[in-house]
Amino acid sequence: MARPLKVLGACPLDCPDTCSWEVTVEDGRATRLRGHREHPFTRGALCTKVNRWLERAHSPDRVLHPLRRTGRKGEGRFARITWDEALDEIADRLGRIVEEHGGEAIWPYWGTGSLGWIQGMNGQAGQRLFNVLGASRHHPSICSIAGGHGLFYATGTSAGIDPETLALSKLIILWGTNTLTSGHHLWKFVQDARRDGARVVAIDPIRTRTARQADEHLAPLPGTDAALALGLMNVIVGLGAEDRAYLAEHTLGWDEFRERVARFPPHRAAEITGVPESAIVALGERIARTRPTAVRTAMGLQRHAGGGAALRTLACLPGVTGDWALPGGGLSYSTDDHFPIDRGALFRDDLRPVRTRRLSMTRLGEGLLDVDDPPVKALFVIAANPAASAPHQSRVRAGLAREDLFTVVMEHFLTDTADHADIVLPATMQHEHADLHNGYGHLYLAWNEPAVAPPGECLSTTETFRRLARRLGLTEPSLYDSDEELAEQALGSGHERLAGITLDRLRKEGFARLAVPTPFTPFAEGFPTPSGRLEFVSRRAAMAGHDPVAGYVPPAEGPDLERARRHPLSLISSASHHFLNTMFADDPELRRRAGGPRVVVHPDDAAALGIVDGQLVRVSNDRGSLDAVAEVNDSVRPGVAATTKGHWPKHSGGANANALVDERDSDMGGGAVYHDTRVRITAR
Ligand SMILES: Nc1nc2c(c(=O)[nH]1)N[C@H]1C(S)=C(S)[C@@H](COP(=O)(O)OP(=O)(O)OC[C@H]3O[C@@H](n4cnc5c(=O)[nH]c(N)nc54)[C@H](O)[C@@H]3O)O[C@H]1N2
Ligand SMILES: Nc1nc2c(c(=O)[nH]1)N[C@H]1C(S)=C(S)[C@@H](COP(=O)(O)OP(=O)(O)OC[C@H]3O[C@@H](n4cnc5c(=O)[nH]c(N)nc54)[C@H](O)[C@@H]3O)O[C@H]1N2
Ligand code: SF4
Ligand SMILES: [Mo]
Repeated sequence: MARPLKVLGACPLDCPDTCSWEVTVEDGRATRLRGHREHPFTRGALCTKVNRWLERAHSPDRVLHPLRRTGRKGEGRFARITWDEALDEIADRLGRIVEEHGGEAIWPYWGTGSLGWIQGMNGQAGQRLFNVLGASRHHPSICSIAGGHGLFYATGTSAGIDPETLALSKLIILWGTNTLTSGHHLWKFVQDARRDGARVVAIDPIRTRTARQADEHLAPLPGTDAALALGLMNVIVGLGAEDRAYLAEHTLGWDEFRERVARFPPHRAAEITGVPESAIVALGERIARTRPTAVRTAMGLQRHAGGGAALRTLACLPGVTGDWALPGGGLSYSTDDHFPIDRGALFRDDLRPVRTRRLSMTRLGEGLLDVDDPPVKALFVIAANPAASAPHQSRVRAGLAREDLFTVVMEHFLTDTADHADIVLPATMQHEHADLHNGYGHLYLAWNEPAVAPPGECLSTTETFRRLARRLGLTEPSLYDSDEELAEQALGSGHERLAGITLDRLRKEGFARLAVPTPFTPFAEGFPTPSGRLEFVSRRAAMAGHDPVAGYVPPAEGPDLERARRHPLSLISSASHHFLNTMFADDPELRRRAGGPRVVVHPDDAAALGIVDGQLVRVSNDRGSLDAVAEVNDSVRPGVAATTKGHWPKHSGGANANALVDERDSDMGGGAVYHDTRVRITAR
């Protein structure tokens, strides 16, 4: 037997941690996967989900050959075909669709199954081909866009501070993020800070596994965080603890913003948020006297009508206290924007023959059912499972069921979405293809070297599109660039933060930290806004039709509307500990550990609704319904019902939480509003 080989790679999943990993290969087969011990974030550990990666790769359910639909759409009946047959059929159908309806009738729908710059969402693998065809552009709005826009108006970038600097904080506010579930590697830095005396506060309507580990937990009503932040700033200003020198030198619009803050005294913030006034005052006082204070937030918080405004206003808090200037202070969000990847070179928008429209990921139902200029006639689903992950499930399914829609799904497994495909193409998994990654919860780049040959007839996304381009007879040379060439182009921006980071080096070492100082305090000198300051008042926001001054935008389905009378609870469907979005929800072991859909309700609400623990209930509204087992306990605040995202509809009675969620844009960027959802709960 040959000596086992160790191949360095990286986890491709939509998780801030982007772990570096090491695959052990014996006789051409991957036999072990473990976290890279030297990586400062990974430190040798992966997670509950990805520890099952190789079992998943070797699963008997894996799609290993191209398939053609034989049953009705959604039924999931397929017959094996050859790659030649698949490519011929796709080329033929695309050719006819472009001729009859124009290129915009094609929608390449990239999901977050892989975030890679070569194979995945970040690089929108295959988009050069879609550019040449003049296809509609995909707007990846599902996850973090509202918050990104909100931060952009305040700080000029969606990139917050380096999460590693949380280790230097004296007060860490985990605001609407369940760190121990959704990116647990950050916890080590939180614990480092604690050892040096830091206090940890969680702000979440749910007492999550993270909130349980915090020193203090505040549970606001969903979608009211900006009001809470304004209330905290009101307390700080009331104490005269605002940093006047910082405000004068590094911020814009303090006078107007101070007036707004003045309108949110603690009693009003308490009324809006449902957090006791005394808790708001106490936390405000603590922030006032603690430097540095860091706010750590992620994506969950923004999935509301006012999600953009919430992140924008949260970013103002460290402006009032001057924390942005201190290592260990400021706001931590996605670090994506710190990476100077050469998107232009990679995406090649210049290949488009004409300007093309943009279709929003969160509005797939609308895109398939209502858009008619031209209608979408071909849908390419690449590493996405929208039949389970996109809002307003019944509309998404009705769209996917359209007989006149030609759907190609590139997948590892026969998901609910794949069940609607005309053609399913077998895709490689991460340890079978090459890719380039950046973490969005840290500052490291990673190279993923293929460790084993693809099983069956699986092909990588890039190779699939190279073959399709050839089949379409396209001559544009850049459609045939190799994965390594694409990586070189992505890394070729010449930016100083990439100094010394070459593909060769990444290949050897597996990962590399951006060339920035340690500790990295990106906003110590100022902000990349037009004024170079933190903008409490933003002309760019005003020009985009938003309030010029940062503030509070209430939830669309809050407790004070007519709708709430019929739908007494606010539903949150956050990250499951055992799944990654809808991935792994088909893994037998993880499914066993997670159990079926559950909905947690506070004892007071349960009593009012006549529901008991363990009872089968129906969660419903006018968009749809979901059957779940009720769990009655006080880990959710009154007025809130909690479930998790990720369950496969076909394993759970045909629906998951997205049956209840509206296809409605948040205030900024067209983000999704998953947690802004009123429901009623009745006994089954
Ligand atoms: N295990 C696991 N890890 C994951 C994922 C997964 O599915 N499973 N998903 C990955 C993805 S795609 C993403 S985007 C990230 C998301 O990472 P996070 O943002 O950390 O995760 P979420 O679970 O979406 O939301 C976090 C918390 O926000 C709370 N929340 C919801 N609404 C509000 C609100 O109005 N105010 C406040 N204060 N809190 C609110 C929820 O109760 C939840 O506990 O995680 C990634 N990591
Ligand atoms: N109710 C509710 N719904 C939510 C959310 C929520 O908080 N609540 N969160 C939303 C968020 S944050 C996100 S990011 C979206 C995610 O939604 P999607 O982008 O649809 O992600 P997944 O559901 O994980 O589906 C990814 C699919 O890609 C496949 N895949 C993985 N890797 C590869 C690959 O390399 N190649 C190919 N071809 N396929 C691959 C996997 O098998 C999987 O079926 O869900 C959203 N949905
Ligand atoms: S899902 Fe996140 S924590 Fe798990 S291995 Fe991937 S990057 Fe690491
Ligand atoms: Mo996400």
